[in-house]
Amino acid sequence: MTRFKESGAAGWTDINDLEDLLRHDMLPTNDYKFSVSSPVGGISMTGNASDFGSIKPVLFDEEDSEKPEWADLTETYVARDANNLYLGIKFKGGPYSTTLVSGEYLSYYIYFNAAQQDCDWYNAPVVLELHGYYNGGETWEWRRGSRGSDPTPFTTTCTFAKADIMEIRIPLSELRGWINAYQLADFPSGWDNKELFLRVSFSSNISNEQQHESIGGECLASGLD
Ligand SMILES: [Ca+2]
Ligand SMILES: [Ca+2]
Repeated sequence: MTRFKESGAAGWTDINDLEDLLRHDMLPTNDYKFSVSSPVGGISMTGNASDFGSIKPVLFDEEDSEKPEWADLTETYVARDANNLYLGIKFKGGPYSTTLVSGEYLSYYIYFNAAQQDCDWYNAPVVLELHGYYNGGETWEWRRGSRGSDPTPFTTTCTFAKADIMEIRIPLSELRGWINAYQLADFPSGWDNKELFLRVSFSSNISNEQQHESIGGECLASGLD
C-alpha cells in the first residue's frame, strides 16, 4: 500500500498506483509514504532488478539527455527481508562499468532520518556512502557519516552489486544500531524502528567530468519493524 499527504491535509490518503502518480507529477515527490515489501523469492545481489518483482519503484527522477546513461538516475526500488534492507538504484542506462583509473571516483549516498523529514547532507543522522576509487586497482569501500560530517570508512556487512542496476544490501540490525545511537544522543524519545525517511544521491568524477544527482527527498519508508 502507498499513502500520500495532500498539501495542508492532516491525514494520509491511500493510493493504488504510486508509479503512475509520480510519473505524471500528481504527487509531491518529497512528501509521501510507502510500505517496504518483502519479495516472495527474496533479493539476490547480482545487479539484476527482476527479483524486485511486482515491487514498484518509490523514487523517480527525470531523464536528462545531457547526462551520460550511467549518470542519469531514474528510479530507486526499496525492499526488505527479515534481516536486510535492499535498494535498487536504476539509471537511464546501466551503472558505470569501466574500471576506475587514478583520479576518478564514483559514490552512491543513502541518507536516513527517523526523527524528521529533513533528510539531506546537513540533517540526516545516518549517511551511508559506497565509494569507488582507484588505489592501484579499483577499490570500493563503505563509509558512514552523520549531520554533514564527511563519511569515514567503516567495517560492515553491507554489500553491493552492479550490472543492470546498482543493488545495495544493508543489515537492518546495523541500521537500527546506528540510528538509535544517534537518536539517543540527540532525540531521547528514540526511533520506533518502523519508519524512515530516505534519500538517494550519486556523484562521480569520471574523465575529469563531475556528475551529481539526488532523488526522492523526504519520502517515508514504513513497515520496517
Ligand atoms: Ca537483484
Ligand atoms: Ca535523472
